[in-house]
Amino acid sequence: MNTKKVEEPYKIAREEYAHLNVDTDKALKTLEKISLSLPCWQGDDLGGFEKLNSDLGGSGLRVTGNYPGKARTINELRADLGKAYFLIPGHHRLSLHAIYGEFGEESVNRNEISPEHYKGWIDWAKQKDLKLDFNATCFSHPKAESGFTLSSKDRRIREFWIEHVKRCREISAFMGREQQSPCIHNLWIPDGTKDVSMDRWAHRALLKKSLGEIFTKKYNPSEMKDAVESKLFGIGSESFVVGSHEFYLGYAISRNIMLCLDLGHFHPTESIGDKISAILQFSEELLLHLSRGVRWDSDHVVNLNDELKSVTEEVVRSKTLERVHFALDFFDASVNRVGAWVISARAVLKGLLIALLEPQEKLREFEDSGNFFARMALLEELKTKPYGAVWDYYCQKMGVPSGESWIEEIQRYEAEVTSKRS
Ligand code: RNT
Ligand code: ZN
Repeated sequence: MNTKKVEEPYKIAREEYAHLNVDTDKALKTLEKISLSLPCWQGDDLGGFEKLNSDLGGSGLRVTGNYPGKARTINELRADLGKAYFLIPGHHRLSLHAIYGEFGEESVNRNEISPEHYKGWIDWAKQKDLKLDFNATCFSHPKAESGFTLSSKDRRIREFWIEHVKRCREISAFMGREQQSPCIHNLWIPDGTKDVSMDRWAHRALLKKSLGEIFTKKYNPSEMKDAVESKLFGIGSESFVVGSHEFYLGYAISRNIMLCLDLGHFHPTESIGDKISAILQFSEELLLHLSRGVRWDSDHVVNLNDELKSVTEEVVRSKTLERVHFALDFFDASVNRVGAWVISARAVLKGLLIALLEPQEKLREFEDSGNFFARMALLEELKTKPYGAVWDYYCQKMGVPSGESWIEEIQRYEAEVTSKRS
């Protein structure tokens, strides 16, 4: 798209929004400050770079599809990520899983990892002006085969995973210090059972105890922040998930850590948007895993759908942008993986932009005066306002292709790079 094509429509859109008392330039300044954390695991179907444990056995996570060209090495993954960030406006973050360390030819078990294994990532991130977040990997490992990790009845299994998560927190703090921005450490475990359990109580009590040990060590929040992620059910944990929403909601609030809400981890009729203003009454911050649930799968590539919009609207309406961290979480091996990062990050940014362009004052006035007809009517009218013109202008201003022109860039990269991988 040439400059003129973007700027003229923007001027018209700016005026149209100004009639509603919405300042589009201000909205774009706010948008520019929001960072999304991209999931490194979309680049290689959650493979990671360990010399051991390469399949997803015992994990409760399933990656489907065999689209050619996945990243096979750290350098390929970094190159793919570089391509994706180049097509996403703004300054963003990368969420790393522990299995993505640089282990070389060494067999480093999960209870042996240390900051040195992530120095390469830290250096790379510095060069790219990216910040890192981190995740313990409590799956894809023989010691997760039973379906239990931190809530296992086997003390040795628990100890192994406690050690892993402790090390992950330490690595996160190291990253945070190095990058001078707090690294968010998120903990998700697959623990649960396919069928009814006689001992929900025991497993939850064990999880609570393990977490108690893990979180004994306090880190400065300027270095790292902790989050715990709940789930409703998973593959192999259909009947019972130890780390349920109620469990972690209670845990996070009583221990003053963050809760992580994954958009794919709730009943399909539950609104995650609705939970934000409830949880943030009691918790300082919140981590979101933006994902797209489709029937029983919780990890489709994020699209700009109503669910996503309800989340972005709620964060903006409740003025909690500074307290909410946006991470993306999906893994889809059936489409171009680099393109999937770009689709989803752009979808989230568009969702945020639409929310930032809402004439909140006017809508609140209608609501407060009991004029629910006008509130509904204006909300409907907003759906066809020219936010696309504002988005295109923003992309251009940030030096990123606007409109659909980035699709070709991905196709070119596929032809020149990823399709050549065997
Ligand atoms: C799994 C959780 C978790 C993972 C990543 C890979 O259901 O959503 O966040 O997707 O850690
Ligand atoms: Zn998640």
